[in-house]
Formats: sequence, C-alpha cells, structure tokens
Amino acid sequence: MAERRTEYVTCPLCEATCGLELALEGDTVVRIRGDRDDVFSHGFLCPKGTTLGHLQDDPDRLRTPLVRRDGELVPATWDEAFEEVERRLAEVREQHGDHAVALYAGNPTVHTLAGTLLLRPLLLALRTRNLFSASTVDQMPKHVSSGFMFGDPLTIPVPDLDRTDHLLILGANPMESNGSLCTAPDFPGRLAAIRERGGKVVVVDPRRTKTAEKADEHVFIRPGTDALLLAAIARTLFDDDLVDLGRLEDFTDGVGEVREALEGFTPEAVSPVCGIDAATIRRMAHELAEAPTAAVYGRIGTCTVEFGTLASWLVDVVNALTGNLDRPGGAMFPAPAHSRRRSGPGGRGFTTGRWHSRVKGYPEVFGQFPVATLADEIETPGDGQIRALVVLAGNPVLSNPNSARLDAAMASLDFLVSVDIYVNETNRHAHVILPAPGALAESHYDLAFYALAVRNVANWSAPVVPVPDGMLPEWEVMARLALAASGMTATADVEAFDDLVVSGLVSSHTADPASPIHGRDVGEIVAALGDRRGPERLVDFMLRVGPYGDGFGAGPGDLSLDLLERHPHGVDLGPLQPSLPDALTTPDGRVHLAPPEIVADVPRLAAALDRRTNGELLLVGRRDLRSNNSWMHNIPVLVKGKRRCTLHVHPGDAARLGLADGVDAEVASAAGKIRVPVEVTPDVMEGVVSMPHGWGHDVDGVGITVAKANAGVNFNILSDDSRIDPLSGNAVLNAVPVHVAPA
Ligand SMILES: Nc1nc2c(c(=O)[nH]1)N[C@H]1C(S)=C(S)[C@@H](COP(=O)(O)OP(=O)(O)OC[C@H]3O[C@@H](n4cnc5c(=O)[nH]c(N)nc54)[C@H](O)[C@@H]3O)O[C@H]1N2
Ligand SMILES: Nc1nc2c(c(=O)[nH]1)N[C@H]1C(S)=C(S)[C@@H](COP(=O)(O)OP(=O)(O)OC[C@H]3O[C@@H](n4cnc5c(=O)[nH]c(N)nc54)[C@H](O)[C@@H]3O)O[C@H]1N2
Ligand code: SF4
Ligand SMILES: [Mo]
Repeated sequence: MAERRTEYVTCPLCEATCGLELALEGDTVVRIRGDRDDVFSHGFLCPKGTTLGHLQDDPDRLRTPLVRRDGELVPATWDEAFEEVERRLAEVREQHGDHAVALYAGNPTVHTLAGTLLLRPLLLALRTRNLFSASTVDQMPKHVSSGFMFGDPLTIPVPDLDRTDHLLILGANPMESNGSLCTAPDFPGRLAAIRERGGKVVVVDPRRTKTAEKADEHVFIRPGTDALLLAAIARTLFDDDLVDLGRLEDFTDGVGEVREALEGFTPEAVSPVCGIDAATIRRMAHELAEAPTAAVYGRIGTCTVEFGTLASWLVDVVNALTGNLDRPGGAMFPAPAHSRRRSGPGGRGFTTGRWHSRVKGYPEVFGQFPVATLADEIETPGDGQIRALVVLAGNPVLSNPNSARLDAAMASLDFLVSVDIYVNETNRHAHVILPAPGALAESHYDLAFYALAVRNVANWSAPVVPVPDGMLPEWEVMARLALAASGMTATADVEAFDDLVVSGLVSSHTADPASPIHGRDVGEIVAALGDRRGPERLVDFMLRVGPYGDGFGAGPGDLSLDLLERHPHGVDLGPLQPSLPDALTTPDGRVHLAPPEIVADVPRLAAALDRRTNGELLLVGRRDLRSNNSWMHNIPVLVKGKRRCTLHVHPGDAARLGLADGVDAEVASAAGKIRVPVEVTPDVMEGVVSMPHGWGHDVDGVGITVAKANAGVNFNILSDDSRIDPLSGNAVLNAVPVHVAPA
C-alpha cells in the first residue's frame, strides 16, 4: 500500500482561496479537509473543496488531445493536435485575415497560472482584436466604474469585512457563492462576526437568500433597479447634510456634479420602481452615514443588469460620500504581494472605445468586446467575420446570453479549438480539444483574487500529483498553442518561449522608475531567478519586485517564492491599508467621482423612473453552494439529492398563473422558451421568478455522463443577447422579462 502523505494547497475553484489539507495515498486523494493553520481561511471550506480528488480522478476527464476526423472527435497525439491547430488557423487567417480568429477566455482562466500569465502572450500571437471573455457576463461594469473613477479597471475597492460596522450587500449571496470581487474565505463567519461585534448587515435582493436570512435586515428590491435605489441613497446624503468625504476631500473631484446629476432621484421618485418605500431608503442612507464605519458591496445582481455600470459606480459614490472609501472598516484597496510598486498618484487613466465591434459597433472595453455580440460576429458575413474561435476554459453555450443562437453559431465555425478538462456543451463542436491536467497537477497562486482580498495574504501551492501520462501542464499547452498560432509548431521551443515571456516582464520593470530593479540589467535579474521555469519563475519575480519583496537586494521586505515554499499555510501580510491617493492612476492623480462618461448615462436611468410593470414576471438567477457555473455537475456527490434546477415562483404568482409545485412551467422570453419544474416559495418576491444558470447538459456529444443524467435546463436560452449595459458591454442576465404558464 502506498504511504499516506499530507499536502497543503489553495482551492482554485472559487474566489475564496481556502487552504485545503489533502491526505494522499500515492497519487490518490483519500481525504480533503480545511487547513486549520491556513493564515486566511483557518480551516473553512465548502462542499466543492472536498471534491477536488473526485474531480481529478473523474473518468470523464479528458486525458488526451482530440481531433475531429470524418466528423468524429478522436484521440490524437499532441504533435498531431498542434499541427492541426496551426494548419487550420493559418488557413482561416490567410483567407479572412487575422481578426477572423477570436478568443474566448472562460472563468477558470483567472483561476489558473497558465490562464492569468499566458492569455496576453497568446492573444499577441493570434494578432486579433476579437477578444471575448466571461467578464462581460459578470463584472465588467465594476472594471468600467473603477477605471473611470480611480484610473485602472483593476483598482477595485473591496468591503473591509473584518472591521466594518455596517455592511450593505446588494445583489450578492456570499453564503452560497462564497464571495466575489471580495475574496474572503469563510464569508459566513466574517458576516456573523460583524453582528457579533455589534454591527449591522443589510441585504438587498429580490430573493430571501441564505445571506438575507443571516442578516439583520432584508430588503426586497424589484430586479434591475439597484442603481435607482443607490441614486436615492446618495441624494438623501446630500439633502440631509450627511456628506463627509473625510481624507478623500483633498484629492476628489466631482461631488457637485454628482449632486446635480442625481437631483431627480428622490426616495419618493424611485420607490414605486424599486418596490422599496421611501422611508426605508432614507433610513438606509442615514444608517450608512451614521455608522462609525460602513461599506456598500454590490455584485452579480448589480452588474448583470441594464444599469450595471451606473450601479457599480453608485456603490463607490455612496462609499465616498459617507467617508468610507479607503478607510478601515469601509471599502478599501488591497495591495497584493505580486502587484507592481508605485511611486505616487497619477497614470495613464482609463478609456474605452479604442476600437469598435464590426457588426453592432460596440466599443471595446478593457480590450474586449461583449460576449453578447459573439454570435453577431460569427453569423454576419463580410470582411472580418469570425470564422475560427479559441475557447480557453469556457462554456459560452451555457453561460452566455441567447445560447441557442450561440450554439448554432459555434457549430457553423470553420475551426474551433478548446482547452478544457471535459467535452462540454461548447467544445462538443470543436475540431481540436486540448486537455488540461487540472488543479492538483499544477502549481497555483491566486494572481487574480489576492488583488481583491479583504486581507493581504500570499500562498503558494506546488502540484500534489504528477501530470498524468500523456498530458502536459496547462502552461505548456498554452505556450504551444501560442507557438502554433505563430506558425512555429514544428520548431516548438517552449523553453525559448518561456525565456521570452520572462525577459519581457523583467525589462518592463528595469525600465520602470518605480520598480526596485529600475536600471538594472535584464540578464542579471533573469540569472538571479535561478533554475525555476514557467509560472514558478514569473511568480517568484513578481513577488520579489512587489511591495513586500526582497527587491533583488533593494528590499523593503523578504518575500520570494522560496519564502512562500517554506510557509505551506501561507503568509499573512496584514489588514488592508489606506492607499489613496498613491494608488490612483487617473492622469491627474485624483478620484473622479463624476466621470463624464458615466454621468452621461444618468438620463437613461432617469427614463426608468417612469417605468411600470406590464404583467410580465422578471427572471433572476441564483447560485447554490454545490455548483460552480456550468461545470461541477459531473461530480456525483455534488449533484445528488433534491433537484436544484427549478423555477422559484412566489405563492401569489403561482396561484394567479395556475402553477403548482413540482409541475413543469413553460417560460418564454424575447429570446427563447424553456420548460422547467416549478418550486413554489415565498423566498422569491412577488412578480419575480428565479432559476440557476449553468444547467442544460442534455445535448448530443457532451462527455459528461453524470451531468447529462442530471441535466437541468439552460437559463441562457431566455436571456436576450440584444440587451447590454452600454458602458461596459455586459450582458443583461438578471431582470429578464418572461411569461410563465403551466406547460
Ligand atoms: N444567466 C446567467 N448566466 C451566467 C451567470 C449568471 O449569473 N446568470 N454568471 C456568469 C458568470 S459570473 C460567469 S463567471 C460565467 C462563466 O462562464 P464560462 O467561463 O464560459 O463557463 P464555466 O461554466 O465557468 O466553464 C468553465 C469551463 O472550464 C473548464 N475547466 C475547469 N477547470 C479547468 C482548468 O483547469 N483548465 C481548463 N482549461 N479548463 C478548465 C470546465 O470544464 C468548463 O468547461 O457564466 C456567466 N453566465
Ligand atoms: N456555489 C457557487 N459559488 C460560486 C459560483 C457558482 O456558480 N456556485 N460562481 C462564482 C462566480 S463565477 C461568481 S461571479 C460569483 C458570484 O457571486 P454572487 O454575486 O454572490 O452570486 P449570486 O449567488 O448569483 O448572487 C446574486 C444575487 O443577486 C440577486 N439578484 C438578481 N437580480 C438582482 C437585482 O436586480 N438586484 C439585486 N439587488 N439583487 C439581484 C440574486 O437573487 C442573487 O441572490 O460566485 C462565485 N461562486
Ligand atoms: S469556498 Fe471556494 S475556495 Fe473555499 S473550498 Fe469552497 S470552492 Fe474552494
Ligand atoms: Mo463569475
């Protein structure tokens, strides 16, 4: 029998970054529990975290590249697969130009080192402007509001959960999602602690969620109207003389413009549209302003709606007006260990629309086009039509709006290549599938989520099982994909590619006056990084030149990958620190509370004040603890039990529409129609129905047998790809008007 060993890794499944303790026999995981010594999660984990072993050993996992031959996906060697990729991409580019190839980056791209570090190099190799990602069905509005307000789309304030006295949560359900744009392992414990220390938690949601149940107060809101509520809260702060910017006063512009822009949004005016009475709105404003510290936090329900950017902006406007932006207990900016050092306020600032999408003329945002227009770009003939697509760790056919249309568009492509761990609803249309070995066979460091964490921490995970025979680390898959896109498959030299990536990063630092290695020799620094290669070498470099790093001798700290390797439970770098104005990268180094681009969108919100319901129900989403978007449904322990893909309907609506618990309803929207079982519950607001996304696995060609047997129904057949938040291009996935009838 193999000897039992214990390993510590950070769970890469969601944003919470829990530390896990794995017991392994040989290469088999025999038990997973929370790592009690983890500096951040202190032993917390969720049911998904315990299944990483099942995920790794899932017999449906891909273990070899697949290439389509005579209509069938068949096993192939890596060389054959990359040769096919190179040949087909070259054909498409020759015939239709570089922009005929598009790239879609799915959610796990930000949960792997390969994805976070090699997406840019791959995009450069593809030479295309057609970049799409799950960000435009998710958080793009927050990037846009942060970009305009603070100068960088990644300068995102997070609620200082562990010190706040008052937390207002809008459109998030961290009891199930474990938090998003707010990395906080054990979110449940951190929420409970707010109340235990005498603070208050308020949840605004059209559903009585588990988070709402754990809060002091739950306020139902009509879906899609958070921007109105927040505008009325801000307006109340002005009216009742509650505005006090505190420290920010000295370097914030636009307070007067905000006041003027929000003039029309009195609590009385927004009340009938939001479904919240005016007195409650005033009280919410007063409580935020009068609490010793407070933080407003908005997520999916505030982003994936028609006023997503306005709502995301107003969250931080209210944080700023109440003096809570960038102060302990308020909304603060993380300083992750791998971030670049800065020498003071000011930078290039943020703009959108540097180029536009071909068919609908949507502006580029953060270098991307909205996924809501991917089908337009594939289907519409003409110069620049997308004919080939690279999908990295994504499943747009389930996760993007109007998925029936997108599904057909995928099937029409000349060439589709996917990097994934399964054959899913999207890559069943692929011509080549390149398998990734999965989390436990990879090293891990949360480049994306430590930048959104409620404490500054750093934790490194080494692979705990070998890359299975015949597979490659995802880093190498991505590198070879980039080489194939450059026509270099035959001579594929991953080492040389790796050297190129690292020297590119190092030289951007030696040229940067704020870097501790400014002016030093690139070769000397690369040599000092020693024998490490791939993501290890890049992460080591970033840590060393980061704010706690050894600076290759220049200090100020001692952080390096060596040091993290000696600390398997992570390194705690302390609570968040006030960081403005230095962290601002607006050209003038000031906070722009009223960016003209955003203020220009306020009249659209004002028009919504006249809106009344017209008998339709509004469909919203929901997540549950045992799911992870579209892809953890193949793990038997996570799908067993009561069926979860149901339509929640309020008893009043059920009676009115003749819908009974457990019986199928037909749900129709502007985009499509589905049949889904009804679950009658008072936990959803009257006039609102809810179902989860990421289901609908019962389609031909998928290789996920457990999921297929627990198929559920695809929410996004109903979401309308013609509706986006105009500033961010984000899809409207919540507050979808639907008609519901017994099936
Ligand atoms: N209606 C509605 N739609 C939504 C949402 C909603 O709330 N409502 N939420 C949206 C949000 S927030 C998101 S983030 C998107 C997600 O949208 P997508 O990113 O398109 O979809 P996922 O379901 O995350 O698919 C991830 C894929 O990555 C694969 N994968 C897992 N691990 C790895 C790995 O290590 N390497 C590789 N290469 N692949 C891997 C999985 O098998 C899966 O196929 O969905 C969005 N869609
Ligand atoms: N278990 C689990 N965890 C996950 C995921 C998962 O699929 N499953 N996905 C991960 C990903 S990719 C993300 S982005 C995060 C998302 O993290 P969260 O944002 O916390 O996700 P949700 O649970 O979808 O919560 C959104 C809430 O918004 C409410 N809502 C809908 N419309 C509106 C509205 O107009 N206004 C208001 N105020 N509320 C509204 C919904 O009822 C729902 O309760 O979760 C991550 N964690
Ligand atoms: S909460 Fe997220 S990070 Fe923690 S164990 Fe669950 S899936 Fe993993
Ligand atoms: Mo997401």
